[in-house]
Amino acid sequence: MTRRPRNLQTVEAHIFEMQRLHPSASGDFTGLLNDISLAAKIVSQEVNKAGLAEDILGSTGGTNVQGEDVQKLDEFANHVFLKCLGTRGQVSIMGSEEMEHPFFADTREGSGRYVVVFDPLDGSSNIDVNVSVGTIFGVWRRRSALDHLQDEDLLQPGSALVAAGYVIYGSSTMMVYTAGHGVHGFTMDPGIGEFLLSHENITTPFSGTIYSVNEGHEPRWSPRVREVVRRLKYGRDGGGGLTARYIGSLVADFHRNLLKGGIYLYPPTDGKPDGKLRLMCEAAPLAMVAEAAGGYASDGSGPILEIVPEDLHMRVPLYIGSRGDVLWIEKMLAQPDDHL
Ligand code: AHM
Ligand code: MG
Repeated sequence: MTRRPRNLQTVEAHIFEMQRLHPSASGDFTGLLNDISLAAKIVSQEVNKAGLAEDILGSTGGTNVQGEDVQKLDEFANHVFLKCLGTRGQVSIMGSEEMEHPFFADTREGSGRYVVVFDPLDGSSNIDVNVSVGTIFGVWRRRSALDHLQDEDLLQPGSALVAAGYVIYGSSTMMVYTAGHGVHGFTMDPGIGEFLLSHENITTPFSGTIYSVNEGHEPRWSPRVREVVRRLKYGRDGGGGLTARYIGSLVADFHRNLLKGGIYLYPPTDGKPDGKLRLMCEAAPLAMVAEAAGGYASDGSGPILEIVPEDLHMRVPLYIGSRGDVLWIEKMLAQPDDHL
């Protein structure tokens, strides 16, 4: 039997097609997602050259051989996202893990209808050793009038996200996004510089075979978290234990678990009672992706998507991935100590 070749579809064409599901759409949202894919292409190009810039071209005291400033890649990525998203006028507020305060964009040319929060280069400490890093983004609708923007325009819960996704700069670069109609993945063809649809309608298994956590933090976990991880490892309810995979790059760990089934955990520790990961830049956007694929994300007591941020950089414990596994963790964490 001959298989019909799949139609090639770029991420831009896919986003445009999705727009047709909303006949009244102005095109601003489509433009915004396209700008995100443009920024991702630029960052991808630069991430691929990371070793060259530092090790081969040789940087001395912050300048390279051409006498240009060598910018840290996370600062570079931040700049690229600000530039790509901030010039068309469809975004009014941008928040970034790299910036203490939100950035209010010039909206004279557009509607300023959207608020975007991103982590431009998550896991950037991995770049030096050629390990995958990623970008995470979340898109909300502005709530107040443009000339009366308030905290609540930025500090919205994940349940109000209109789109979210990530880019993984790995053995290939992939962009994965959801705008509420499934989760779709696109792989970059470096020859033509396009993201092509490679993973349509991603769904994640209800329970997985992988757990991902930094067990080096175990001495600082609560006894309850320690017990949860022990059971994941040795088996629970009569079943076998899971296998461990931890890259230390949230996007890469999340992406693998999304496709294969599994859970990622960043529990609170003695020194970090709210964990490490940021609600708006990391946890909420990935929670939207996880849920749109059939998974779930929790802070240990309830859905990440329901948490209203207190500030842009608020941190939360994170348990995310296969729905059945995350629900099991929630149940375990809710038990009284003497039931463990
Ligand atoms: P970053 O945003 O400063 O890069 O930190 C987030 C990263 C995640 O990508 C990763 O999962 C986690 O920090 C690793 O932390 P740890 O070294 O404590 O395991
Ligand atoms: Mg980060």
